[in-house]
Amino acid sequence: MVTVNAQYQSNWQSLDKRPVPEWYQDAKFGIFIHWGVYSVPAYSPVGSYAEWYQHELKSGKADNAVVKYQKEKYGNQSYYDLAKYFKAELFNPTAWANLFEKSGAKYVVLTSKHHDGFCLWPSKEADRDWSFPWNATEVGPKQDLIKELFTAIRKTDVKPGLYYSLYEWYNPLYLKDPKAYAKTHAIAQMKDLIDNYHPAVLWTDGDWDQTDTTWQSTNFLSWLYNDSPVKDSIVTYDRWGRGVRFHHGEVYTPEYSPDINFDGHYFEESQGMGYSYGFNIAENATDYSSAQALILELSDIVSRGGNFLLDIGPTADGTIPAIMQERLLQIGKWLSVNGEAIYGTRPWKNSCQWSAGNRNYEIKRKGSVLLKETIDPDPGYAVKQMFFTYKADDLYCILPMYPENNKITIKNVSLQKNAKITLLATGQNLSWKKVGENIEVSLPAYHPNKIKVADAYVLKMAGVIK
Ligand code: FUL
Repeated sequence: MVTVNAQYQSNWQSLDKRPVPEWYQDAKFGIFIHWGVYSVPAYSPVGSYAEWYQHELKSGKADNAVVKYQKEKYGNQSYYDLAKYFKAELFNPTAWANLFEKSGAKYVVLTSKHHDGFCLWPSKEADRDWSFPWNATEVGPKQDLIKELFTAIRKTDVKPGLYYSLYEWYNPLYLKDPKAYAKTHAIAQMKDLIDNYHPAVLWTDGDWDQTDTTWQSTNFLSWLYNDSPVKDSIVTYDRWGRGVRFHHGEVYTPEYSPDINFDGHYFEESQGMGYSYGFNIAENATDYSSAQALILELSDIVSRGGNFLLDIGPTADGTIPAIMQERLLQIGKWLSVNGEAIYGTRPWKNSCQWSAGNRNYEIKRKGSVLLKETIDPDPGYAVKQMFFTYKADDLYCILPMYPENNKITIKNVSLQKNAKITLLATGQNLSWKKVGENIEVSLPAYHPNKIKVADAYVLKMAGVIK
């Protein structure tokens, strides 16, 4: 498959040299979409993944919450029978695309196929290897959902990408002969997706069940990077076989673990707005992260050199739950004022500045405290006081709180004499002075009518000495 002169060879040593495409490093914020037959029951006990419904159903005992839910709601029907209720009758791809654009996301990653094997596009491999129709053009929506969504998204400046699960829990061929399945099913489907839809990213998953040799991952990647129609622009990840994640591959994929330090390796944190990727009707509003928590999480991740892939779970009828729409719009509003501190930036020498003591702005999320540092000299109290990002001689300081007494000290920063500091929330220029190695900045008194958007405040420092 790989020619001698090809740029990338079929081994990790060679493949790991491929740089992460610039467009992706500039994009910073993407939207993950988990949508499929699991969107029909859209149920799992709070704290677990609703898209794992079929797995729970098959492996759970009679008292399992999912088993009971299925029995009560659908009687003797199987998971496969639920595909007919996945109708997407209210699916409006243009409305989705407009929402994504308004959220400030620069790319979208749609589940082309999750671990249940159900394809959102017409796949001849699915037709061949399942004994009944198991794709969205033949059952349920009766549409090629990838095509519909990609066409609408391509009218905006958002890039469309795809998620693809290598393994399928209950595919008969996979259960019988994983190697044959990898070659004739998984690789063939990925090539089909690449050739027909030209996705901006290929987010593989479900890899851990087999080695990268069984999946023939390096072979596929060398084709993708050398010979495919998206060879220069495609972004891929690290889920290519047991033991590969966090060791090889392009972008590392922490999941609900935004704090892992990858020593400069590019990463993309993904998570749902609540505890699940697929929509879960058992979750309440209090299970969802606040817009502020998500904005600070984005800032934190970007300041450490990563991207944030925030997930939404549309419903079986094709609508995006209103709370998810609202969160996206809130983030988009913040980005419309402060986005220059996010897009196209690169990490500064230090990602953040700590301060001890102020308990008021710990952002609590899912039982953990996002902005609290435990190894600080003042354990249990220190918080990230500001995040730094950098672009073209401008240093951006993202503050989770408006500074008390309208003054803030930025430590160890040198500015040119004529440097200008602007508060993006109001557009005002601020006065500053040098105090030793530090800069002290004076902000205007907080005035809610003058602040275009709250949640976090950005100081832009033009003229920083690197
Ligand atoms: C995981 C999957 O098992 C989850 O369902 C979800 O798709 C997540 C992004 O990756 O490993």
